[in-house]
Amino acid sequence: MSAAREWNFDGLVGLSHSYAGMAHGNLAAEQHAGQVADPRAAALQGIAKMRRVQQAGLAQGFLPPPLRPDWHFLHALGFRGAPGAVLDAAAREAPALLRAAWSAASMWTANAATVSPAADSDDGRLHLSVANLSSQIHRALEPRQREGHLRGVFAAAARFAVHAPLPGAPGLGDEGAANHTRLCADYGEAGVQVFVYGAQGQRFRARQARAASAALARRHGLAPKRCVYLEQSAAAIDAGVFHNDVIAVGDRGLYLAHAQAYSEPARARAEVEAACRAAGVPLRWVEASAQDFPLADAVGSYVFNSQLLDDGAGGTWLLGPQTLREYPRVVRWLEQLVEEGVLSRWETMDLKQSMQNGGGPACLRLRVVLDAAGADALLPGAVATPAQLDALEAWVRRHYRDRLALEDLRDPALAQECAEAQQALAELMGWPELLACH
Ligand code: SUG
Repeated sequence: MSAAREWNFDGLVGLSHSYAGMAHGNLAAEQHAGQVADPRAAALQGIAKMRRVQQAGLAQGFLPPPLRPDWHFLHALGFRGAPGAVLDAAAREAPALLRAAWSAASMWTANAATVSPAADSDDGRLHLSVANLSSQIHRALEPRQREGHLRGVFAAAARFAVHAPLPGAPGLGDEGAANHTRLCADYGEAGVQVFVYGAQGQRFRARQARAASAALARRHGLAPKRCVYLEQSAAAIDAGVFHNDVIAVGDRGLYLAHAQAYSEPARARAEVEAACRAAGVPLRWVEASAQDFPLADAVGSYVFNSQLLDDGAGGTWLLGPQTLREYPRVVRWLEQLVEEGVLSRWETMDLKQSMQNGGGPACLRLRVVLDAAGADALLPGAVATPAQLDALEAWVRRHYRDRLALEDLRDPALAQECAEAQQALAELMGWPELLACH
């Protein structure tokens, strides 16, 4: 596999983006619970990020939001009748479940699936395993529709293998690429895959199970000696690191992490180093020490939740959230990385609407390595060309509200608006089958 590139598939933010405070262990989401959201701004901020990456010469795609509310879920819970009656009864009898049914958390496509490039798999196909997201009710609703989206975008079975989610059982929690990093010499060459699972915190539960990560490696046909499993430290989980991508990020041979990310830090690093050495992957492991900045600043700034992107000249640049500028020690650390040549540059973008729910730049994208033939086999409507981004922006301006409070989730007009927007999105993508994913 030569001339492979990394694609970023961002999640298009849905019309029902809200602050429902549903994500346990996610400090930003808990802190903003009950605030009024601006779905239109959220979606436009996401599109602006896609445009920035696309303009930098990188390959960009997007995944549609699932239809909301999730009527299957509400009907399965026993709410019956016309849409207004279902929403009313759910608002009265099970408001938390109603909020889950409306969740727009699918925007964070780093949790959509775990992806193994063709160069790493024993059958030479790209493998994608839909994440079960079983640790939180509102997120566990995503995989049903998401599987349909991934089967549509990556439909060419000779090149792509889309796997159904693992059973959503205790001990098999899987949150997708947010807990997975691939290291390689270059995108098209065989790499090492780092899977991170959780230790039990005192305050918060771990979301990713080791057994799930191991199952993904088996399904994807990965060579065991090219897989490493690292345990997140309980201290990190308790400090608000609900996914590994809140505390570490990698690109090709570069791995940035906070020193307190893993249970046995020296061993974690040694294992990744050994696997990379054996695989011929030139690893540059860069740690921020607790003196550089504490765990609390890593979580507050979301610096590790940045995108590390190919600068086209063999180097890596960092696209981070604007919030990190409020943390002088984090900024100093980034400046130092540029001085040392670890990064060629860094910049930030305003993603406030997503950030207030604990979703930074890295959460909003799913990385997929594709060669030219793989790229040609994608669903064309999911490719974020400049024209498609213009069309998406116009679509958002036409269909989205700029104010959404939790009381609005009982409004049947919002459900109607979502259905109409989904219909228009299917047309915009030239993909009528989107409407069958509901
Ligand atoms: O699962 N927030 C998401 C944020 C996911 C971020 N993704 C990555 N780190 N890759 C979560 O915690 C908040 C929604 C709410 O509470 O209304 C939420 O689901």
